[in-house]
Amino acid sequence: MLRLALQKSGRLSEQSVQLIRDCGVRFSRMDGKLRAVAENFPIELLYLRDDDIPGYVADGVAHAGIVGENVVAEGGRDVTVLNRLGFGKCRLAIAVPKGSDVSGARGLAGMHIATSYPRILGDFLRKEGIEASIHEISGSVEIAPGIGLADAICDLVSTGSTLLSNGLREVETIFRSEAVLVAHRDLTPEQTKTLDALRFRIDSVQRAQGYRYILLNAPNESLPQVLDILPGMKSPTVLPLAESGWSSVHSVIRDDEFWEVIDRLKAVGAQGMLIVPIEKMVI
Ligand code: PRT
Ligand code: ZN
Repeated sequence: MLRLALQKSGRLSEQSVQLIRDCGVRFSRMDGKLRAVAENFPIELLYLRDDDIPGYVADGVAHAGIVGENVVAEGGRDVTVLNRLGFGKCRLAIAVPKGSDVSGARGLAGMHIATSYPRILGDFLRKEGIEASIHEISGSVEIAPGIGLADAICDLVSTGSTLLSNGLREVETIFRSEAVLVAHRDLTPEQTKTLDALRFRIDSVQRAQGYRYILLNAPNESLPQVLDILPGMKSPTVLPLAESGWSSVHSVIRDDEFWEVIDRLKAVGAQGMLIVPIEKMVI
C-alpha cells in the first residue's frame, strides 16, 4: 500500500484530487476525514496541511505527496521531486512600494524584506551578494511595507492583483513554482512499482491535456497539404469517404497551436472539422 499525501484544503486540493481521479483511482472524499483508501488501486490518501507534506514524506510516514515546489524548497526536507504537475503555478517575487525608486534586486541592499520564505530568499540574496535583512512573518506579508514593518516583501504571486491592491510593484522573480509529485528516498520495491504505475497514468493524463483530437474531411487533391499541416502522433489516419474524391483525416493537434492549424487547414480546403478533447494518451 502506497500512502500519498494531498493538501487537505487550499489552492492545490481540488486539482490534486482531480488528477488522481483522472488516473482512474476511485476513492471517496468525506469531509473532515484525514485518510481514504482507494477502491481499485493500492494507495491510501492522507489529507494534510501543505507545509507538513515534505516532512511526512521525508520521514516516510507518507511515501509520496503532491505539494507546491515552493513548500519543498523552503522546507529543506530530503525528498525526491518526481513530476511537475502543471497546476498551482506561481512565482516567488520581491516587491517594493509603487513609489520606491528600487529598480532591480541590487537596489535592495541595506533594506528590510518581510517574507514567509526566509530560506529561498536568503539563498537568493547570498548568491547575488546582496546584504539585506530578512524579517520572517507567517502571513499577510503584503501589508508589511504599509505599516512600516519592512521596506520590501518577498511573497508568492499568481495574478499580481494582491500586490497591485496593496500599492506594491514587483522588482524580481526569485523562484518559479508549480505543484509537484514528491517521493520518499527509500521506497520498497512494491511501493516503487505502485508509484511507477501511478506516474505512468499521470503522464498519460498530462500528455492528453496538451492535445486535441481532430477529424476533418478534405478533397483528395488537397490531402498532401492537409497531411503536411497535420503531422499527428505517428502519421494521420486517412479514410475514404462514401462520396468519391473525398477523404476523412484523423489526427491529434497541440493545444497551443490549435487556432493557427485550423486556419491553415481551412485555407487548403478542409471542411467539417470536428475537434474533441482527449482523455488519456498512451504512447
Ligand atoms: O492550509 P494549508 O497550510 O494547507 O494551505 P496554505 O494556506 O499554506 O496554502 P494555499 O492553499 O494558499 O496555497 C497552496 C499552494 O498553492 C502554495 O504553496 C503555492 O504552491 C500555490 N499557489 C499558487 C499559491 C498561489 N498560487 C498564490 N497566489 N499560494 C499562495 N498564493 C497567495 C499569495 O501568497 C498571495 O497572498 O495568493 C496571493 C497572491 O495572489 P495574486 O493572484 O493576487 O497574485
Ligand atoms: Zn500552508
